[in-house]
Amino acid sequence: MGEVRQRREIVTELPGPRSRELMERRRAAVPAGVGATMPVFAAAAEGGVLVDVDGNTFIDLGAGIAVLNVGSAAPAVAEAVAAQAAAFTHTCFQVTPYEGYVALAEQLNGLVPGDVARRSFFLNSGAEAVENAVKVARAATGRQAVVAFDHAFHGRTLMGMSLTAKAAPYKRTFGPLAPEVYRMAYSYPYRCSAGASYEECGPACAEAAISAMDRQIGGDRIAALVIEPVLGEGGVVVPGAGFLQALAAYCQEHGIVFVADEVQAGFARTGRWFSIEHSGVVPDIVTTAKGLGGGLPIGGVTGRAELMDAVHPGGLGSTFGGNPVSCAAALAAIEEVRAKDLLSAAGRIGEVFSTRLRPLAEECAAVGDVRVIGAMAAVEFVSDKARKTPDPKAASRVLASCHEQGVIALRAGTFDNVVRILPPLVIGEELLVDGLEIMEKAIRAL
Ligand code: PLZ
Repeated sequence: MGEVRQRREIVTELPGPRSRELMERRRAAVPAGVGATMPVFAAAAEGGVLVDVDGNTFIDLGAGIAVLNVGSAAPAVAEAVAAQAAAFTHTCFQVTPYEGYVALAEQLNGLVPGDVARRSFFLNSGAEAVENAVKVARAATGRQAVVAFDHAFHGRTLMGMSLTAKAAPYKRTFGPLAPEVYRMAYSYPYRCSAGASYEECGPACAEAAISAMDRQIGGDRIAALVIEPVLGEGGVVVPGAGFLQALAAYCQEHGIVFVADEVQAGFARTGRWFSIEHSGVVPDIVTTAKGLGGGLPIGGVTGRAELMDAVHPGGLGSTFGGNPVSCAAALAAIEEVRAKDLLSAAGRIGEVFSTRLRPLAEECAAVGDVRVIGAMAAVEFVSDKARKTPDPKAASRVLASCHEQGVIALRAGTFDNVVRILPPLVIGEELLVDGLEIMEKAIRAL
């Protein structure tokens, strides 16, 4: 590090002239269906900042949607990528294997919690990882039904979007969806669908989900239960205590494959390698992507050896899956997490979040809930605190104000009323506090 100055600096109107020009070209060349959070084009990024093509420096509180946990262009990652790209860029692992893929599988097999034999294989994205976890679970159990949860996001491929809860924008007009997907309530303590208190939401929602699985499907027909241990796109929702444990016990009792989708909350984001670790549950399969590649595209499926080995030879694969350059980047990113102790860094970021953001829930009429788990935080906006009426416009105003002042933050939530904060874990504290102060002021001004 050291090339890009770690401070916020806006030197043009936003978007600047060069970004405006590029936005024009984008509009003519790229379909409107591809979303656009920021109207500025990237030129460089490092640590906790992103520089646009007009020379404006933004504080990055989005990390490219929870990808840049080790920072953008982390030197160790960039070096590993350059060295691998110079040696060979591709062979297709199924055609001619290479060590990096196996080394990465060994790393993940060791990192996933639980003292059991594991296997890993690699794809290109989170959605593909989820698709493949379902394939493995179906092959291993000989069953078809898959259980997913309300507020979940699992990708935009056919099975991914079928498992995803939210219709607009993810599923509307794109049907028919994949069959044999069943949806259960997630424990969302602020909006408990069972009407329970914060403390009781976990057990109450687990009981409701288990009863519905029994009644609607039958435990012996369910291949997999796919769940985010912490909801990401759904609004950084941490389920109530006991929820994941009760579901895992039900899975164990009925031979259901428990799939923890760690694409967003994994890879050190919450202060643990995997967010499921906060619950003590040992998952059968873990899906990874995003942060795993240190900025390069890769998805992983890591599961119990007996499940993974149940798939017939040739049943799993992909042309690019576990590309050698992505594997080299992932190995370097894992090393970075260890060398810089980014697990502790995520915990420290969480403390800053708690100090600065938690008081807002008391002090601001528009803030219904503040949620923090490690370096993953969310502020949920409501127009009526007693009724908890979602207020997406308040979230829009806060985001617009942040973006105008040089802070990148993300929207989330089923009701579009959540502002989500996911900085790179290498962000400096001063930078983080500067970004949060801007957000705080925008929230207080509502
Ligand atoms: N599982 C838990 O969060 C991706 C989506 C961005 P891919 N979340 C960001 C967008 O608008 O499409 C995600 C996730 C969880 C799976 C995925 C899918 O990962 O790498 O985007 O396919």
